Amino acid sequence: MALKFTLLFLPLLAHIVNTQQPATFDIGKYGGKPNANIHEALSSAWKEACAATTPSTVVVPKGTFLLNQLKLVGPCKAPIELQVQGTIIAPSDYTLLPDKNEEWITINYVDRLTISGGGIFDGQGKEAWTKNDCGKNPKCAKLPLNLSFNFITNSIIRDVTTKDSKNFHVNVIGCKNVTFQQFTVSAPGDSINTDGLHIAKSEGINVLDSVIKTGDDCISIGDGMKELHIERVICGPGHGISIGSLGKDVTEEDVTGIYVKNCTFIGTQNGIRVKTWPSAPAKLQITDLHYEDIIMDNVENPIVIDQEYCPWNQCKLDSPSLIKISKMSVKNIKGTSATPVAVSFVCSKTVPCENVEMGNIDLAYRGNQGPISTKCTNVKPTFVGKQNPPICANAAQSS
Ligand SMILES: *[C@@H]1O[C@H](CO)[C@@H](O)[C@H](O)[C@H]1NC(C)=O
Ligand SMILES: *[C@@H]1O[C@H](CO)[C@@H](O)[C@H](O)[C@H]1NC(C)=O
Ligand SMILES: CC(=O)N[C@H]1CO[C@H](CO)[C@@H](O)[C@@H]1O
Repeated sequence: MALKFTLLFLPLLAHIVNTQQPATFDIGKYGGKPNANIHEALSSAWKEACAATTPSTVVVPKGTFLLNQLKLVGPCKAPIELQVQGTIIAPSDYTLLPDKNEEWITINYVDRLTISGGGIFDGQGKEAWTKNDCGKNPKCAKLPLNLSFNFITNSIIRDVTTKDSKNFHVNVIGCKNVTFQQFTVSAPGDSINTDGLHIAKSEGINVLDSVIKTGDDCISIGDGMKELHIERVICGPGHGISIGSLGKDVTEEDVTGIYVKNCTFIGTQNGIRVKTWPSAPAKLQITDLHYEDIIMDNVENPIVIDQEYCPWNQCKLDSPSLIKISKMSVKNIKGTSATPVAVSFVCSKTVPCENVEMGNIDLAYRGNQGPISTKCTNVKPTFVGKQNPPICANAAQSS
């Protein structure tokens, strides 16, 4: 009886399952061909998929495709997936991007977006890096980023690689509830300003199970960030996971709820870092920062608060940062420091750091530039558990 029933309804069941399968919009159907510019094909496929009232999938199949520039815009009528199975390559000469003020690929105003497929976004940045002097020259030519996500909500970006971006790899602005998972960023350690993920003015962002190799910050966190969870991320080469630099713009918003857990830093310039500019107008709060279960493998500056951040002498140190850093916990940190100063807390004289808690710090320095030490100004951390090196003990406390 049960079998008969099932058999009877099997066609109907299959039909139901079928209608629930997302409709597929393969760029091949829109004239997208390997080794040719897929701008038109991908734009057309997206437009139709985005207008569909049931879930849809735009597919970039296996193979190598060229793309000069692309902007994908929502809102879409139903959930939409961009499945990149192949490699999408940017022009190596950035002056060939049609609109110099736009990123290479921009995705704006989409709800329930999934990006997946195991493919690669190749920004071909080698040529652009040689022209980038933005670290030293404030009037430098702006280089395009690899991927820019603006006002994306309830979305997942997983299992894709962004490689050799000309500038920041991924910019995330104005997003809410977005998860990056098994996301790979890959650029050489000497590439300039190639931050892995730059995330700002967003809420509820997760970066999980990802590997970030780059020439600048693995993850840089800008102003207005709330509830960022970074877990099981491996960073290196690169400059670590940084909040800031903040303070320069008086309209900047507070940063709250940053959680970094189970991460590994390999040969990076910094591990965890907060940096703010002195002689800068913004009076923000950076609060609720939690770093836990972190391995430092030969990291130059494992734990850093730098409220006198002033690279290339771009500023004066005489008036302290007005940004208040508070409720910070740093627990279960082990491994090696590549320089003697394993912990450096340089807080603001005007608004000293408050409620800094350290627990189970176990770092070693094996070089010959003196004993391992810590540097602390305008901060009085509390401790639990292991303290290796003793935090703020052998340092001049000038608070
Ligand atoms: C966040 O986004 C995910 C992925 O789209 C979704 O499953 C989840 O329901 C969203 N959470 C909230 C609170 O909306
Ligand atoms: C996270 O770190 C803790 C402490 O080092 C470890 O016991 C745990 O296995 C880690 N979890 C994962 C998923 O890596
Ligand atoms: C070309 C371009 O829009 N570049 C942007 C890259 O991202 C940085 C940081 O978010 C912006 O400052 C640039 O304007």
